[in-house]
Amino acid sequence: MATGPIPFKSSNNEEEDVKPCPPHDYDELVSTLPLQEGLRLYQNFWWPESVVPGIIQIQQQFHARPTDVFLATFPKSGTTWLKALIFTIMTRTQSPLAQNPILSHHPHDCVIFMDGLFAIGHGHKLEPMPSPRILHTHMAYSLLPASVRDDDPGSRIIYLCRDPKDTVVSLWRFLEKSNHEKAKEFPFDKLCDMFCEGTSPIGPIWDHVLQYWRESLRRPDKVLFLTYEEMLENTVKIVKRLGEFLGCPFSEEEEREGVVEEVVRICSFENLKGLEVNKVGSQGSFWKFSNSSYFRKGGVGDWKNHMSMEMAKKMDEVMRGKIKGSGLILPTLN
Ligand code: PAP
Repeated sequence: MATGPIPFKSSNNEEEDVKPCPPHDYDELVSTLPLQEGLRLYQNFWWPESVVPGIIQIQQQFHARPTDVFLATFPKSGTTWLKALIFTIMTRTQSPLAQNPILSHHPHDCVIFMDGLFAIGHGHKLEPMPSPRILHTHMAYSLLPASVRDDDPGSRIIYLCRDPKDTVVSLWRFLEKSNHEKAKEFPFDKLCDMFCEGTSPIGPIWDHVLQYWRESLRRPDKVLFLTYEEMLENTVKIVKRLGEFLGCPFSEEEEREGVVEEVVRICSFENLKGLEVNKVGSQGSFWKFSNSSYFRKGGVGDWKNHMSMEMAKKMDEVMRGKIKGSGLILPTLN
């Protein structure tokens, strides 16, 4: 068997077999959960209704391997970038960097979104993947199956969050581009209110962030907590840190040869956005999103172009109040 990580798509020769066959075993349970704006409150987090059965199935059937690497993010916090960086860091010695699969596959085809995969009934496709696997989830820490949270060191979790103000702008713009009618029912002001109330998709954002933050303090060898803003400020430093955390540190020779900088360049917004593979095709099954919609603007502070100062202040105040006393310092709240 090949050694991983390999792009999820190339580990499955069933590219044509993308027909969704969602699990129906939990329909009765799902129908009893609180419902609001097409979102179901499952174990204290608001999930798109169509994804809940997949989450339950992950909790009941998924078994982590000790070599697995989990990327956990709140939606629109920089998932695509993190996927590209982790995949490239972990595969950098398999082939020359100029031929790395990240240059010929969309980052979401390299690192699969397991919540979505299980939601369409294709969870079994994770089995033939060679180790180590890189898997992505939007699940809060408390929702992860026991085998992922296991105290035994082994599998690792990298968490990424972003200023909620930029996150909500990014989500709003992203939903606008979806083919799904429901997505268009979220005008900007409504989404901002939902963020503040903790009822936005996968919210409350503060519980999502705080759960991983606390776990990263308790077990720093298992959970690495990052923000989009610190990644942007010093990507070279973070890439070296990621290499160390993942047990594949950059050697002195690699550093001398500029491998770190090359990984950063390959995964940069400008480079990925310009690749042909990221300009065509789409992601998703129930809701389709074009590959290009994952590369919108990048950067920090686009909220200033869309949000009233009043709403910005409110969002900051809500977040500040919720994380107070946790020791968490978010760069954009200072
Ligand atoms: P997801 O959670 O649905 O997978 P995610 O990748 O987190 O989405 O969100 C996309 C955001 O990351 C976009 O932000 P924007 O809307 O504010 O522009 C996108 O532009 C940004 N992004 C994608 N790739 C990169 C990258 N390589 N570097 C920095 N930002 C990136």
